[in-house]
Amino acid sequence: MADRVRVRGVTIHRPIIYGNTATVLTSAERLETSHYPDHTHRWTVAVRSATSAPDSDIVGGADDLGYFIKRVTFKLHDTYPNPTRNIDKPPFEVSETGWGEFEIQIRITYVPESGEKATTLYHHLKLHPWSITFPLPNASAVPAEPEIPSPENAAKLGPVHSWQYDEIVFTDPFQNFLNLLTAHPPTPLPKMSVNKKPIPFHSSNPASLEASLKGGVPEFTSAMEKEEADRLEEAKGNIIKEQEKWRSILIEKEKELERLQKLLASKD
Ligand code: SLL
Repeated sequence: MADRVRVRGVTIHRPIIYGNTATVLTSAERLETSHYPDHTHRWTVAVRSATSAPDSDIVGGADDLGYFIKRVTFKLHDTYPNPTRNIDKPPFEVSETGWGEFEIQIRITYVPESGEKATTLYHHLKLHPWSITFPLPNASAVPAEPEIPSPENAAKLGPVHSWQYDEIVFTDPFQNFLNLLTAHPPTPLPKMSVNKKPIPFHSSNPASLEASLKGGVPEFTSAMEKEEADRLEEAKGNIIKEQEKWRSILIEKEKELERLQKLLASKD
């Protein structure tokens, strides 16, 4: 089978996002879910293409990933009935109601012709607003106590978004799988957020956190990709500087050791 030949030296990737959106249940919705009176939130956990569709309220998902993903398994907390949810066609997502945050295991299985092993990701389901659990940048030197707001206050802040950008990389793909992938090029990320939507949160990126607090639907952009690349480049530069510093310290110490050893030998 010529198709089952690996194309050596080729890597091809597909940008995805995974994460969740959560909203506070209204009192009417709470009544509907009255068999679960302790549930406070509705949430959706998903794996989607990274680019958002134009004018959409959905984070990511412009492209259908069904051409290379066969199944996404979301493993929910054991407090849920049938916690292992297999989703066999797009949209690869699970919507539920609940009261607590927990870790979700996300297992992506690829179409059989890919010959690829499944990928496992982990996502911490986020229900409570970032503004409350993280102190605002420049707000105060004293970190705010993590605190869960009242449903009324949380509802005012709007939906909570927690999304992670990632790239699924296939190395030395089978020829037929490579053909399949190249037949479905991903929609490129916009350079900037077209609808002036705030960029998604990143707990380590205060600027985007602040922007997100203004509300709205986040969107991933190539500008964010560049910022991330710049941050990595800067970090690399700092590591090299550190390495050089410690190397010269080491050389100094070795010289000192040699000097002392000579001194010791001369005393014998
Ligand atoms: C916590 N470790 O204590 C977490 C567990 C579990 C959340 C959170 C629904 C459960 C049900 C639900 O929200 N489980 O329907 O009983 O915060």
